Amino acid sequence: MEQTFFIIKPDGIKRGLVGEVLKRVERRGYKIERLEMRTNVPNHIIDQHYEALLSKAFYPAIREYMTSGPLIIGVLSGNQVISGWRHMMGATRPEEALPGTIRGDFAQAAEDGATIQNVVHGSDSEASAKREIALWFGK
Ligand code: DAT
Ligand code: MG
Repeated sequence: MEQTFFIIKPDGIKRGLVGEVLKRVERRGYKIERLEMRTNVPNHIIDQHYEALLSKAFYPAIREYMTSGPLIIGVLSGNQVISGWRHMMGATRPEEALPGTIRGDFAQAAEDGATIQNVVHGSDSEASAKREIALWFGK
């Protein structure tokens, strides 16, 4: 069965959306294989997680945001869960995310104007899912 890695980001936790996100996962029928809260996540883990974005001008703001509070991390399994969870999350930019998706229903323009704060993360491919599960949970 396919697995994916997900995060409820600091804005999702601060805004009280943990139950809402997990409810949607369960309603969809994905299995929650692992689930943990991580506090004080060090910069180097975020840097490895977003290694493809390290050279971007906006990356420091992303790191600041991702270390601004606790994260909920987890592993989901299910039929085609990688693309399915991405569809449930919606588009990266809140203004482009369709209603009915998590980001379309809940993401807001960030007050700092520099980051895109969009509540949730999900792996974008099988290779990313493997890499991210190993990074956050170990082999
Ligand atoms: P996604 O989270 O939809 O997979 P991504 O992997 O391209 O999107 O980027 C990771 C996060 O980085 C994204 O959720 C929000 C932030 N981000 C992406 N592009 C950005 C941009 N142009 N300006 C500011 N933040 C951005
Ligand atoms: Mg991504």
